[in-house]
Amino acid sequence: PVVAVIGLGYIGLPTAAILATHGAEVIGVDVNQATVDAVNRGEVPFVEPDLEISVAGAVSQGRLRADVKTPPADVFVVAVPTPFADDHAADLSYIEAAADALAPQLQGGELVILESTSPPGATQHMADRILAARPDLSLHGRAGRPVVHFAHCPERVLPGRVMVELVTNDRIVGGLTRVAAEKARDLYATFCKGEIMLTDAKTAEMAKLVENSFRDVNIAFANELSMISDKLAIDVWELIELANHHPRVNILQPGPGVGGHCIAVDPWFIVSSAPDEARLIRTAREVNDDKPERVISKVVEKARRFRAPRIAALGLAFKPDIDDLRESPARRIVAELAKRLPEAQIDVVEPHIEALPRELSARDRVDLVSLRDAVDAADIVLLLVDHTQFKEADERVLGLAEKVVIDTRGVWRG
Ligand code: SAJ
Repeated sequence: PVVAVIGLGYIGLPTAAILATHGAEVIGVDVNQATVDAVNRGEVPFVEPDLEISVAGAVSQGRLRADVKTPPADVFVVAVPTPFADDHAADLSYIEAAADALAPQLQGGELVILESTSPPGATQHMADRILAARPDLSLHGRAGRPVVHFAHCPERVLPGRVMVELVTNDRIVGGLTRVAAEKARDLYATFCKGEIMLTDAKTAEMAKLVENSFRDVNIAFANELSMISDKLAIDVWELIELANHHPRVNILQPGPGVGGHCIAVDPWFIVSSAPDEARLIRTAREVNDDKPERVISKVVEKARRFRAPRIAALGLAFKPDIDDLRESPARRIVAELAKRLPEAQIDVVEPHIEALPRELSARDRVDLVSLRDAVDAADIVLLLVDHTQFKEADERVLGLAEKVVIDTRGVWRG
């Protein structure tokens, strides 16, 4: 089939490449001309293991090309961002723009798949919008109008393992009709070796949101325990380790907050769909969002002891051993400390980046330095990310005993 993949980001581009290497003729569509040009040269504008070789191969064989315009196709895969607005409701404008661009290309018989993480009802909303623009087509083929098939197929791949997980993960395929779900299944079956489970579109939308909310609620539980333990002067990591010996208890790890663009976002889509019912999910979000502020207050309080405190801030990424700084609590904490402690020198250690992000590099007393230099000079050592490099560093060699240590990840436990 001819497949148009709309949105060539972290999900769209890997999906385009894998479809192209499994027999489809793929046109990738993106509003960003630089992305389109990069893909047409066989290049990938972000870091993802094994993706570039796959894109380069598909482009050189003529199975994948990119364009800023949506072409006619048999299948449309929409993989655009769904951010949330100030009131936490999902912003569907990218999905709507994709729908508006593909509607004129339909003739009947096509399959339109929404892959973007979406609030319940988004697939129906997309279909309604397309069919409103194309009253000559229909969902069920009534009155002799040709059918268009709509399905939601959420992705659940972990950044850094996308090319592996696209093939090995199980997949949920939700159709607005049964036939749509079956058609979508047949497409994913060309490359997916996991189980492909069929359901309706709304359940598929919710399943994806529920997976990430489950994790968010469990992290909030751990974060709440860390705050309670602070108050009661208990070591939260020892507490969790002991409790986890129970055969049916498995508490996650506290940290400086929840980052990334999925777990901190998706639960809000449930909350805004059912505000009166989603009480626990909302509170978990609030607990996790409040955690960076707790860390900041603790540092500010400890910094009072020093006239011009020197702080070693270890880690900026949103989780260990990656270079991704998007929606990172560590980054937010460092930026806020620079503002609230103008007299402090902040030495940031982030082994996975070459330069500080703009909002930090623009500050006078914030620098990117080595672990050794940062800790040697520090009054306060603030550990924000459990990178392997930090875990492997010896507390005695670092000389942590003489410093004020705030370890938000429980890496150095003596
Ligand atoms: N975190 C903690 N304590 C923990 C576990 C995580 O504080 O015990 C924090 C991390 O430090 C990080 C944040 O949570 O800041 C999120 O990290 P993560 O590794 O839990 O998840 P993501 O955002 O990288 O990927 C998630 C995954 N979802 C689930 O595990 C349910 C992934 O499978 C999804 O595909 C992805 O969201 C997505 O795209 O939705």
